[in-house]
Amino acid sequence: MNNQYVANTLETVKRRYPGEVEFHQAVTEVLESLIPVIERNKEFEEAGILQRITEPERQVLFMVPWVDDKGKVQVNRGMRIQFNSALGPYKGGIRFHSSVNTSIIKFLGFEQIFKNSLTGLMMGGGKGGSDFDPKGKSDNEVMRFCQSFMTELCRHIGADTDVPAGDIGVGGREIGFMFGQYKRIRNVFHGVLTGKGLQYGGSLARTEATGYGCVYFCDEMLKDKKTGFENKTVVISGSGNVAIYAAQKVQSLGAKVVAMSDSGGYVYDADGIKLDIVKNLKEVERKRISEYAKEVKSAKYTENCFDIWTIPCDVALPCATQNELDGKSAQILAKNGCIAVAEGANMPSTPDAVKVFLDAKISFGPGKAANAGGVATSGLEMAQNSQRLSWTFDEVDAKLHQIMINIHDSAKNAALEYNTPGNLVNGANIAGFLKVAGVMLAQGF
Ligand code: NDP
Ligand code: 2IT
Repeated sequence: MNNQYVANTLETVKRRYPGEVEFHQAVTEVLESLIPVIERNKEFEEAGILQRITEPERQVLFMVPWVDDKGKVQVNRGMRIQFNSALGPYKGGIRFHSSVNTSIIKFLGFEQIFKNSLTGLMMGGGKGGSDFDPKGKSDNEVMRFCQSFMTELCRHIGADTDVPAGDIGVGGREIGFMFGQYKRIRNVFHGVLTGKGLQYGGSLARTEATGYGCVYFCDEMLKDKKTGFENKTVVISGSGNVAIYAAQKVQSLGAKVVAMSDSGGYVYDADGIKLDIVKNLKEVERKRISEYAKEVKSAKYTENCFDIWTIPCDVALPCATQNELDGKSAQILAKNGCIAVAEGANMPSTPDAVKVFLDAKISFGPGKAANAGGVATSGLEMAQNSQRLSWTFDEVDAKLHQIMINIHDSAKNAALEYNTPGNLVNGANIAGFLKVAGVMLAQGF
């Protein structure tokens, strides 16, 4: 890195958090993008903005004991990283997955600062989670875990302090159990979580928001290439919340989704994925994607989810998890004629993959811009909760669509202003950073 201040900041992060590779990866990418900004605006170094923005304001680590259906005591680890509150209450999802550790939650919390800034709404950045894996657990086990998790978390959050939401392994069921426990302990009914059920303060279109938003963002990238989704072939990894609603929007715009996956493998259906079957398998029955190939004759199941990128497509939407698409997969996508990649997941493309996309002039929408529709709609849910009103689906969807267009334009313009036209990685990092850094200057230290 050829800027001393940036290099020193990165070194401090690595020394302070040894072995936290995902966190190092996310910080490295952002700081590299920011070099021209730091050189043009000396006041950021004078005010220590980079040291401050890379160190979480608060980190809460706690034990989550619960009792399984056999009466056995289980112990998981819970955490909430409150990263930056310059722009508003901490805001960001909660992830339940066996891989969760402090590196993953820190990388997600760090990304969230810039993502939330890009939405134009008043939200700081944070993230939480646990190494609890809801897969294969009964509803009662999930409820007891969520209650224990919230018994500790409720001391640290609040509608004007920190507002968690869903992420991998946390959907409407988990949010409901956590909301119920928060209300029971704190004796307040307010919008302390987003992604709630519609009958108790949830927003219409929040379920669809991340997937729809990713497709709205990608559509803007395609417009810049003088094309659109009509008649395109699309590959989408994952088959969870983000993937399902990305697929739904893609199909409504006249494109064909030919492959989807889960951590076990992927299904290829040349006739186009039948989304009602995927929705039933994943949202209702909580089964594996392999079952799709048993129900649909035209489909073929392949074990190894990483090979999904070998399927030729015009547009790729990685919507599963971090580092699921590496340099080799990116090269295959490029060779097969892919013209656009928009990240529904957080950091799904490795640094090597991002380089391949940028070098090949494939339009590339980084997660913190392309998947910001979820948290943006969470921001709209908070606004509705404050007003004690509910907006219609079309109202929320229209606002979401406009926010995604604005984010695309901000990233595109910042990339242009800092002499890397078309590089939305730099553009998103710079546009997101400038707003937070300006506010941090105004608020003092
Ligand atoms: P879900 O839990 O609903 O779905 C996750 C999907 O990704 C599942 O199909 C899951 O398969 C797959 N997956 C998880 N881990 C792995 C892995 N290690 N390898 C391969 N596949 C994996 O989560 P979401 O759809 O909500 O989240 C998906 C991504 O989108 C995450 O990166 C999340 O951070 C990001 N995101 C989510 C937002 C939201 O509003 N929900 C907002 C913005 C970003 P399996 O069932 O086999 O585990
Ligand atoms: O990564 C993300 O932006 C989310 N999981 C959604 C966060 C939110 O607060 O809605």
